[in-house]
Parts: sequence; C-alpha cells; structure tokens
Amino acid sequence: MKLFLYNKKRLICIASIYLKLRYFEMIFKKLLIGILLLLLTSQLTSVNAYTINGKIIKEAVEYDYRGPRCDELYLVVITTPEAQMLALKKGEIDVLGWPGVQPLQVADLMTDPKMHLITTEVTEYYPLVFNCRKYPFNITDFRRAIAYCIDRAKIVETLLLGYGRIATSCIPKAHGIWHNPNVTQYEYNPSKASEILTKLGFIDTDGDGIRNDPKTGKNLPEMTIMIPSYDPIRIRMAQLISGWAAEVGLPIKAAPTEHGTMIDKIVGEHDFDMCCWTYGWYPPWDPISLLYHSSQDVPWGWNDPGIRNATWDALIDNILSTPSMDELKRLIWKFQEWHMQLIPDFPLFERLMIDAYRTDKTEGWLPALGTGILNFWSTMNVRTKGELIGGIIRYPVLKEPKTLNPCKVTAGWDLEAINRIYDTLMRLDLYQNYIPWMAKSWETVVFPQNNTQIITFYLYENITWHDGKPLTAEDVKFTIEYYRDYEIPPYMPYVSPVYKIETPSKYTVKIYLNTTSVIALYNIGTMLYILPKHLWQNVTDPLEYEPKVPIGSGPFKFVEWVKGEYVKLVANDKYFKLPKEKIIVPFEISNLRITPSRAYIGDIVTVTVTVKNKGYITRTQDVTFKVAGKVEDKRTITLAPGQSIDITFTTTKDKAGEYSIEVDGITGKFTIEERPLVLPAYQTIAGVVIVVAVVIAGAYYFTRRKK
Ligand SMILES: [Ca+2]
Repeated sequence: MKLFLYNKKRLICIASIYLKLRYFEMIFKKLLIGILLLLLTSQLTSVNAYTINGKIIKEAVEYDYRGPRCDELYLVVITTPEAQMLALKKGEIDVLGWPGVQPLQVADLMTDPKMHLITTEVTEYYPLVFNCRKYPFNITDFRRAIAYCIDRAKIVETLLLGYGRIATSCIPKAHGIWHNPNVTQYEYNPSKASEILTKLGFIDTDGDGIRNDPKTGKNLPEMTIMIPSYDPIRIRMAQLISGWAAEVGLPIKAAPTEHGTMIDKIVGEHDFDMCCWTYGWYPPWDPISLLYHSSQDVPWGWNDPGIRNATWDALIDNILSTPSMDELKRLIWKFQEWHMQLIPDFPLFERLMIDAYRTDKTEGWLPALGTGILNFWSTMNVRTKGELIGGIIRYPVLKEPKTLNPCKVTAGWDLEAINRIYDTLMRLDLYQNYIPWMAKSWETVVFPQNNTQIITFYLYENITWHDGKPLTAEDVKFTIEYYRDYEIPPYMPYVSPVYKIETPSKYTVKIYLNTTSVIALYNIGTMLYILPKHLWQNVTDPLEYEPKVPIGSGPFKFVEWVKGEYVKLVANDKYFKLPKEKIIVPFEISNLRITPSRAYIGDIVTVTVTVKNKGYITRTQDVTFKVAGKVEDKRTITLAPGQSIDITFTTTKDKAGEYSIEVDGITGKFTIEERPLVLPAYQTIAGVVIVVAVVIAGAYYFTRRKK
C-alpha cells in the first residue's frame, strides 16, 4: 500500500491494488473458434530508460525470473523516511523504502560512492479532486475553470525539481498501451479561466477582487484544498494554486490536514471542497471499476469525487464484462476521454520514483516499471556482492505488518511478507506482463450467450509446501472455495463469480465463472494466495486465525517475527523456481579403479575415483569411502564448476574374503586371499643342504653296498 490511503474499508481492496501498481504491457493471441483461447507471450517493452546518478542510461535488466538467490531476507520495520535514510547511510539496511529519496536529498546521496540512485516511472498520479456533490464544484465548467488556473509545468519544475512530469490522464503514461495520449488537456490559461467563470455568472460585482456567487450575490466563500500535512511538496503546491486562483478572483486556500482526519472527512463524510492525494493502481481497470462509478458514491465508497453519470457507469460496466483484450483497451481509452471531459479530478503531476541502494554489500537490485527497485523480483535476485547466490538482504518496510494470514490482509504492508511466503498462479514480471508462475499455462473458454467462462490452469508438478507436502490442484480448488465460502474480504471481488471448480487431474484446475470478463483470469491468477488444504481445512475462523508458523509454497519460508523490529524469512531451498546456481548438483563420482583387485591379507589396496563438479558454482562436498558397508575414510573436497580431480583411498584387510566397497554410490569389490606358505631363505638353504646331504648320503650308501 504505498500509494493509497489508509482506512479500514477501503484497504480491503488496496491490498490487491498494491500488487497491481504496475506498469503494463501484454500481447495476446486470440484463437476464436467459438472459444476464446488466450495465450500469453512474454513480449517485453522495448525501451527501459533510467536515470542513474544523473545519467540517463538504458539499463538492461536481464533476469530469468528465478530465485531466491539470497539465503535470508529481513523485512526491517523502520517507520519514518528520515530514520530509513539514516539506517541506509549507516549500512543497517541495503535499500531505501517508499517513499524513496526526496528530490532535495539527491545531491547529497550522489556524493557517496557506496550509494546508487535509480529512478523509475510510476503508475500513480496526484490529482486535484473536486467534491462534485457540492456547489459550485458540481458545475463541470467551474471545475474546468480551476484547471485552467493551474500552472502544472511550474509545479514540476520548482517543487519536484524536474523529478516528475505533468499528468495528462487518469491512466498515467507508465501504463503503456492503456494510456490514452489524445484526451482533452487544460493548459495553464488564466484568461480562459476568467472567461468561463464570467460566462457562468461568477463576476466580481463589487470590485473587491473576489468573484461573487450569482446565487447569493455575495463574495464566493473561501474554498479549501485539503492536503496531507506530512507532505511539504503538496502544501507548497496548494499555496501556489491559491495564488493562481486569486489572480482570477477565486478565494482558494491550502488546508494541510492530518492524514487520518483527511480520510475521515473525504471518504467517510464527503466533507471537503478539493483535496490532493495520490491515485495509483495497477492494472488500469481497477480505478475505473471503483473510483468513478455511481454505486461507489456512498460513505466509505471508492468514489471520492462523488461523480454520477449514467453513461459513464455503463462504460465502466462494459469494461468489467468484456471478454476481449482489444475491446478492453478501446473502452479504457474511451474512459479517459470521459474523465478529462467531466474532470471529477484534475491530474496534476506524476512523480518519479527515486530509489537508493548500497552497492557495497549486495547486488542484483532490479528496477520494475511502475514500482522501482523495491519489488518481489529484487528480493528474488539480490545476493551478496560479487556472488551468484547467498547473503542476507535487509529490506525496509515503513509499517509493521499486521498479520501473516492472507485472509486478514488489510494493507499493502501486510503483503511484504505474505507475498513471499505464499504464492500465486501467475505473477507480474518487471515490465508488468502477466507471466505463468505456479500455473505453467492456462486456457480460457468464454460462452457469451450464457455469460460464463471456464478457466483451466495447468500447474507445475514439482511444487511443495514448506512442510514438504506436495502442492496439487486440490489445494487450488480448496483455496478458491475457501475464500468464496468464508467471504474473505480482500478476495471476494475475484472469487464471487466462481460457481464450480473441478480437478480433472492431479495438476489441472478447471474454474467455472459467471462472468465473461477477461479481467477474471488475471484476478484469479495474481490476487489469490494459494493455501495448503491439509492445514487450512480445519481453520474455521479465518478472519481471527493467526498462524504461528505460516506454511506457504512461496520462495521464502517464515522464521521469526520480532514485533516492532523485523520479520525474518529464509530462502525456500526446495522452491520450484530456484536458480540453477542454487540447485545442489551432487559431485559426479566415476571411474572407480581398485589396485590390486586381488590381494593377500595385509596388502594395501588402493581405490581411486574421479570426482567432478557438474554444478554451476564452487562447492564443497564430502566424499565417503566405505568398505563392507563401514565408513573407512571421508574427504572434504572443494571444486570449481567443471573441475574434476582423482582422489585415492587405501585399505588393508587381515581376513581373506570378498570385500564390497562404495564411494558415494559407486560400488566395486576386491578379494583378499590367504598368503601361500613360503619358507624363508635360510630354511630353503638349510633344506637344500639337507636334501643334498641326503642325496650324497644315499649315493654313498648305495655305492658302498655294491662294493
Ligand atoms: Ca467581490
């Protein structure tokens, strides 16, 4: 929840939006033979320019979407941006959390050689929201007149110091193909503002510099722009607007307000004139479905400006039901035209995200369009500097998570841990394409005549839960039914259209929905954290339950949560998307040689094997030599990738027999024999002497007898 407001009811959906605050581009191939089959391609956006330490470069982000590479991940709770900056400088954290580096801090950080700065486009914008329920803001031309008063270029230049740009639509440019560049614009033009106001009858009849209200004849009462008191940039901005408005005779004043109070006033009570906060989301259809629909113009609803327009409502309904990607795009462009014509809020500017990270301990930070370097993929890819794997990441979060139970998520901060412990069927890549994740593929079949569709997900077959049990289609079926049947708030919008789920095979899930919307696939694919059935089937109080050790199937496993300090996670070494360097490839043992293979008791038998590292990193492994099942020797061998060596063991035996040997699975045998009886030399000589003597004596005896 980086960009939105905090309050209970709205946060139900904010969790999802946090994940969805993403840049976007995707291309689909459609096969229309009565069915609509959507195939995903990983077509990436081509240009990916970032400013690093002041220089604009095209940063190639080559990443194979595998991980985690690190060993441990600490989500460090540091609750103010100032304290985070201090911790970064001291080296207590590796990266700066949201809201990132303020433009005024850039110069200071750039002088530190251990610090790296990177900016990314974001999909949020700062609007001037009008309370369209209230006179005179209910007059569309009055709102337009105010828009003409505002010099947005000046705001970007003087307040953002260039780290931003004018917002031209409610779907920011970073949304790629979804951004409509051809909508009505309101360039700074005070005389046009005056002209409109005069035409509407707002004329300074008494010449005191303030326009009079044609209804009362009196001066217009003071109108306020509510802005959060913690943000000096928006306070200054409201003051600038106040000055520009005064020039055309409008009494507008900046009203810095505590953030919580602001939410109560605007969202709960609808009691405000104008306000400026952040609208940020991903994907782009979410604000559309929620923010401007008449049905959301209720206390604590999403429709802040309170705009009500039946034609616009119908357009929004179409956006939420079309099965076609092309039609969705067309409708979203149309939506932006309506937005700028009705102008319930006036897009002021988009800020650039400026991230800073330390370069002395870690490497592999990945900028994601729309969010910057603080993202899921960074924590998958970052590792000790100079290494391919290993190390500890210290990643700051501005708010303590409230829960590690996916059912109880109310804020984006809760997801920092949950999104890494639990997993989803699809994920959004660095360029905000939808990519297959736990589901290796899927098919969608739409039946427009009965307003239904079937989505079939095909799961990878080697995914396990953190407790070692296999993850199957049954878990996915269970999760969706669980969220639906217990009416779990964050997921209800996504699972309520599901009326039937089948598991035709161990790794295939077939989901039947009462909607034709193409959006349904992405909601189910990316929004639902899959739960282990064997543990959750007994949980009957999902909105109260707090797991002591949450068991998910995600890239990180839970270790401990020290409240107020950190959540510690470790890499899941059984993760189905581990990078090759993290997959332990046992040394290859081959070429067993035994010399001699037959020996006598007490002789030395030499056993030699060739040991080769067929893995991707330098590793150390024990090589064990066993004779007749008993360990006789063990060597600890370290080998570089591709390196091989011969190692030699020796043994002697004092009993005859056949001996089996084993060197880490490679077996052979040798034979020990009794040594044959062999006389020592002196006995042989003595024997020869005796034999010779006997022969001589015999010869003498016979010769003597002949005589
Ligand atoms: Ca007046």
